[in-house]
Amino acid sequence: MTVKIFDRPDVQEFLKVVSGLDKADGNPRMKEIIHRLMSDLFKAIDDLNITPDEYWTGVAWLNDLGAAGQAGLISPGLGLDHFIDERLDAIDAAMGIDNPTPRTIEGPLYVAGAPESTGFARLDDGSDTDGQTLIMHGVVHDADKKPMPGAKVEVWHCDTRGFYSHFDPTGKQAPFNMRRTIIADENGRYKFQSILPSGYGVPPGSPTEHLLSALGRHGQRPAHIHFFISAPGHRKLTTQINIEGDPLINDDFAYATRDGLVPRVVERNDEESIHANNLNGPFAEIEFDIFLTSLVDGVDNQVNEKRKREAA
Ligand code: MBD
Ligand code: FE
Repeated sequence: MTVKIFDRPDVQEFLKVVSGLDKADGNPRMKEIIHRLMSDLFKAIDDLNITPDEYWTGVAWLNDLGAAGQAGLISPGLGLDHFIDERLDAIDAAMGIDNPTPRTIEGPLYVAGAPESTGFARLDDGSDTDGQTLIMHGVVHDADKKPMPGAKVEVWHCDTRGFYSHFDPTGKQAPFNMRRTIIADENGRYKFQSILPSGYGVPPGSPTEHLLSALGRHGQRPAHIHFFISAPGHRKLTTQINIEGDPLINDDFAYATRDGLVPRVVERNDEESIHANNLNGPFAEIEFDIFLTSLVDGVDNQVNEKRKREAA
């Protein structure tokens, strides 16, 4: 039996009551958003004939998702993080702002407070011996495309098992392993030594994986390195690079891959390069310059602090 009750006046009135629109107290913006979201949900239940069994399965899944702390994990998996980036890009385009270094999603695994150094840092503690040594470097540029000394480069990535420090289910990694803050030197240069990370996969058996499986999808990401880059007078840039050659570069469950964010990985095995980097064997080198954009009317019109607070 198919029924439609959404358009009934008493149901429309009920949605207003549920959203507090008949009350003076509360937050008007919250009321507006909840009224719209609840209306869309009621309508979906009506249109798709969502059964009580299906509905309560969804409620149980939300409880599991929250208990596992995975709201921030299914969010990129369902494309919301990327959609928000596309909106920021469209807002920039409408204002005539070009982003020479594209933004892409932050993801849920940043941790504030990583050790800080100037010019250079080693990110890994040497305990992940399966990883190929990586040297990555570049110049941070200001909105006039001039080198930007003092710019802050926050970088984080996972190990060869796909685990991030602070979120390592084996508990094996030291705090802030593969997480550093590098202040660009007097020439605007940043440089770090680490290992090439592996890809990431959502936790097996998790609520996030359950939903993705039901959609016929996987929960894997290509190998990547995350960045926040900030400097006075400029908007904070949130981005990532992918490790060239990873077979999942165009099959990322989090949809973070973008043109301009897959720099060349150059294999170095000549003595001169090895010596110049104080290494004792071959390594992979990535050069990646970064271009920041100006504040808009003196403010960063695209920064979000909430997610950072959540993760810290
Ligand atoms: C990650 O490492 C990540 O970057 C994202 C977006 C989601 C899950 C894990
Ligand atoms: Fe990541």
